[in-house]
Amino acid sequence: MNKGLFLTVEGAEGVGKSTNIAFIRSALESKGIEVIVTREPGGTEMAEEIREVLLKNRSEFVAENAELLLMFAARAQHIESLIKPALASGKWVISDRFTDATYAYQGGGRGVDVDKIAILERFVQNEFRPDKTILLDAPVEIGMARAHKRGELDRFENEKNAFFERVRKVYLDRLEQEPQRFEFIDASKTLEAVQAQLKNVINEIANRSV
Ligand code: Z5A
Repeated sequence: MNKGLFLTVEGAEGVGKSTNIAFIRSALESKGIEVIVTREPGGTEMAEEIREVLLKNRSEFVAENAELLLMFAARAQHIESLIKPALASGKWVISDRFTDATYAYQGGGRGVDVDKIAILERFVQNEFRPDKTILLDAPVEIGMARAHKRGELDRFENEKNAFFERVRKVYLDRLEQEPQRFEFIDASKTLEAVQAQLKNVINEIANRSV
């Protein structure tokens, strides 16, 4: 049994995950909740090395299965060496992306068979799933415009708009399939308006869980 709560933050390119995770963290800490912020792919020394391999632009063709297996290899390490021990000690864990991103990017974006992802999810995670998932959603053009302001693009960011439209669609489909786990945030609004929505969601999650 987890003692802490496992919260994931998801969304397509540039929707404001990093910016808003900092906000969520301080909202929870102000309630006396001990929080660990992490990310995927990554979160541990070894998983961060896998992240570098995954995000690097390269001339070599990257096989879908190689990308998929590396995502889950990083996740296996992340879960066992960081997430589960932190939850067991009573801390809350906020992860910038988790397995919903694999369904969205590898499943939606790359077209990998969903059953294949589900098999790996079961193999690596058994029944382990996020307690709550905050989905930041914005039209692709808005997210891309925000992300592209940052400069050099990685291997995923170099994908075309159509790829990110498929990613967004999978996220919205998953929200519809699991309304009890997901919290929807309209991330196309100003940062102030986004954080007002987040504040309500965080208060509700914290009140129900503490
Ligand atoms: N990936 C995958 O394929 N499969 C998987 O299973 C997993 C991941 C786990 C790395 O993820 C890549 O890995 C990712 C998918 C793939 N690639 N892509 N694309 P990542 O999460 O590290 O990378 P990211 O999606 O590129 O995140 P990001 O671009 O850093 O976006 P963000 O964190 O959502 O946005 P941000 O940095 O907070 O905000 C972007 C800018 O917008 C920044 O200047 C903010 O100040 C600004 N901003 C934020 N909110 C607003 C509002 N509301 N108004 C105006 N401006 C705003």
